Amino acid sequence: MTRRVSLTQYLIEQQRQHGHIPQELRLLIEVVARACKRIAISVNKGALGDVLGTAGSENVQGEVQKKLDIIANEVLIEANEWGGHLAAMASEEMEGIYLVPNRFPQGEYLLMFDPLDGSSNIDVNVSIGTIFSVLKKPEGAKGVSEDDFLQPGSQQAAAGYCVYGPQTTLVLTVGDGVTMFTLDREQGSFVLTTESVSIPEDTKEFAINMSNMRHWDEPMKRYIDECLAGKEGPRGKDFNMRWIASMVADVHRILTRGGVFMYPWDKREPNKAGKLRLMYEANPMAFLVEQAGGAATNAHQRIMDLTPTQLHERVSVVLGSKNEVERITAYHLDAKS
Ligand code: P6P
Repeated sequence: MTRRVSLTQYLIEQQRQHGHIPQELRLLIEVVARACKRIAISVNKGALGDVLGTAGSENVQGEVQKKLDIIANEVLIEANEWGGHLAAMASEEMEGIYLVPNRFPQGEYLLMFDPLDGSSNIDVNVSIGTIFSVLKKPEGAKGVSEDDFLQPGSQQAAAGYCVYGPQTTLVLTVGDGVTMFTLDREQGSFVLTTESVSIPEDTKEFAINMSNMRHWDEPMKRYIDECLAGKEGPRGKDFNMRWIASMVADVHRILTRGGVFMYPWDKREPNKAGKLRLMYEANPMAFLVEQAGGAATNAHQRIMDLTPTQLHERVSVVLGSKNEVERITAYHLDAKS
């Protein structure tokens, strides 16, 4: 029987061999993984667990909260607040930052998460996921404030997601490539299933919500029109389209077989840079995609170079196979010049 390497063993061996996973960061990752296992149990109950449907409240984004959004948020807070590895947390489901209560030891890391991304898919049994991003508290900072979180994505110490689909899979980077761990339900632990994840530089598959096409700016329309023109068009090849409306599921497909994911700016709300959030959706996914040899921009510049000005800041997202992201970004920059 194949002896699988557990997440804990992998992290300890990485720390032993490369030393780039400090003890506190390893503990943080393991706690987040345990929290994701608990979230998976609630998600998998579905209609059997009184976890479906809305909670009758709205989050800071003005979005209707699903019961599972709140459950997942509470699981992550409770799992992470006592361990001594964190100074504070931030979540899509909470307006302000969550300071680790004084009764617990304070750590040097900041944890941000979208506790359950894609929650519009919960009630229709389509894959959803937890996205997380880890920063270090600025050196010498006294206490913790929201400003301490406003660091560019290039400062992330770790990032990952857990996709709750046919398999429950944790995908992780600490800046040394991307690794996937699948939940072994018999053992109750995440086990290593894919190392050195690599995104092909070219693809024939794009992911975008086509119903918004009339609202996009010209460079995005140009790129999609060229894809739709297929073999007879300027690209000289046919393209396929996917849109799961669950970023975790779409990004997981791209990490697994390539592709390009776009959620661009559109003119319906011109003052909004995009729909997706920079700190706990775009930045962690950009870190993972770049670590897997892909690229991630806001159609104009590298997402991980952006300096946030607010916790729930939104951003346009173009990420995935490097050559397609570069082409889309070039179309936007050409249009501006
Ligand atoms: P639309 C889910 O609500 C989400 O934040 C991402 O996971 C997903 O990619 C996107 O929004 C889907 O948006 O407008 O297609 O429903």
